[in-house]
This record gives sequence, structure tokens and C-alpha cells, in this order.
Amino acid sequence: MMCRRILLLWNLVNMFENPSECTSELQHGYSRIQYGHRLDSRTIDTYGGVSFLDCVKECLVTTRCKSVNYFKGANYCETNYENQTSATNKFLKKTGWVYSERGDWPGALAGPCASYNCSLNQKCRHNKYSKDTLFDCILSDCGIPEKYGVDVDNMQHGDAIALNRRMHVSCAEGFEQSGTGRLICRSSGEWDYRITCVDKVQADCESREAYLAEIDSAEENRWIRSKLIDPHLFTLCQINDNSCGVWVGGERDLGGFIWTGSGRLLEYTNWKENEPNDYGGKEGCMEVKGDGEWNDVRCSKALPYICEKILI
Ligand SMILES: [Ca+2]
Ligand SMILES: [Ca+2]
Repeated sequence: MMCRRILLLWNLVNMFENPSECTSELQHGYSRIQYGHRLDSRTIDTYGGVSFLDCVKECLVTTRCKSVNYFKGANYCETNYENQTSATNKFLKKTGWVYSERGDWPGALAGPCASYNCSLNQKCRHNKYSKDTLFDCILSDCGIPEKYGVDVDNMQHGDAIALNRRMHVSCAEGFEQSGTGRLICRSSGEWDYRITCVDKVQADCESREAYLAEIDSAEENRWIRSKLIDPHLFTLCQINDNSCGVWVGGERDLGGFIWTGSGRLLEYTNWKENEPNDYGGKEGCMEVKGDGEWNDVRCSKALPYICEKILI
């Protein structure tokens, strides 16, 4: 394995200095560098005027980095926070680009930074001004925006999540947008959100002086389920039909679920087995299924909903 990696490095240096000398004999060493491809719109940061090896090194010292794109014509490097496996639909054929993944490179290329455990939003940097430590962990990026209702799937070309960069987002389906949709990554590592996404379902409940239902007991859960299978209300739901469901007011918050309207933690729960599973890291809302059990689900799913009103 060690010999193969050394061969790979040598091949790379050789390739860029003398491209015409590439032979079929060397091709095996390049097998983990994919020509004519790039991972689109998952950029941490970009660098101009750097070599391919410097591009790979930048990825190796940036904790969040999973892969790089490199455009040799402009010596242009992009570090990515996802890779071909985690963002399959963003892996595209693009002439002139080279794509490679972090895991295909020896960590030792990062030099002394290889032994630093910087946190997820940090990178390791040479510290010229300190006598105590030659290397430091410094802030790298603002992370992937996670504000409720914001859809980050449609990053535009040129967007990035590194400090002092910006990106364009929109509101998820079912949310009403105001603001420009631009996010700016402050040097403090915090996003400045220039977008507000109002949940149309919550807004409708509020317009009725109500809130999305908050279920506090088995009895209340049974009542909601009885409405679900009431043929006069939701004709899609058969008894124990798991393909249908309704929104209630649970929302993911700091890893757990709360009731959005009141901000209270859940006391009574009736989750399905193995739920909430936060499938794909994108299930921030809660539905009650036809059998009365709960599931976490994408907030953009179009479902009927139940508002709750305190009657005095
Ligand atoms: Ca209630
Ligand atoms: Ca789920």
C-alpha cells in the first residue's frame, strides 16, 4: 500500500510537469483522480494560482473538506464539504476539471497538521508569530446553514461557506420568502441571514389564533388519530394506513424535538420504532401517521395539518 501511494504522488508531480510523458504504464497510479469531473456547488473555499498538490494539501488541513476540484487551465482549486458518495447528484462531467477525494491521499501530506485535531469548522495553519506553537487551529467556515425553512440545496456557482464568502439560498417548499436570499459568512464564523422563511402552515394556524397541534397525552394522540381516519376529513387515510399523515407542531431543535408553538420539550411521545431517524440529516419536522405513531420528516413535504386552539 505504501509503495502505491508513493507512486501515486510521483505520478502526479510528473503529470503536471510533463503531461506529454504520461504513458499507459502510469495510468494505474492516477486511478483515484477523476479527469473531466467535478463536484458542483458544495464549496468550502476557492484558491487561484495554486498547484494541484497545494489544493490537496489545503483539503487535508481543513477538517470539513472531503474532496477537491481542480482546473488546471487556471490553476484554480475548490475544496468541497461533500464527495461523490455523499452528493451523488452533484458529481458532474466537466471538461478541463480534475476531481479527487481526501481519503485517497496520505495524511502525511499535511505535514505537522496531520497530527492536529481541529474541530469541524476549523483548519490547521502555520503560526508565524507564536514561539509556543508552530501550528494552530483557526476558523475555516460558517458550516452548512441550518436555519428552519432555508433550503441550501440550490447553491449557485461561486457560492462558498468559508469566512467572508457568501451563498444564495431560497426557502423550502411550504415557506414564504422575504429578503434577498443571500447569506454572508462573517469572520466570526456566524452566518448573516438575509432571508426570512415563514412556515405557511404555522402562519395559517396563527391567523386562526391557534398553533400547530401539540400532543401531550395518549388521549390527545387518539383524538388526532380519530380525525385522521375520519372519512369526512382526510379521505386518503385508511385505518392503519402508513402512507398518509398530518403535520403537528414538533420541530427539531439542537438535536432533540420541541413543540414549536410553546417551545416546550416533548413529554408524551409516540414515535414509530427507529424514529426519529433524521434520514439524510434533513428531517426537521414531525408528522402523525395513519396508525397514530410519529415520524420525523422533511419540512417541505406537502401534508394536511392540525391546528390547536385554546377555547376559554
Ligand atoms: Ca395539545
Ligand atoms: Ca423519519
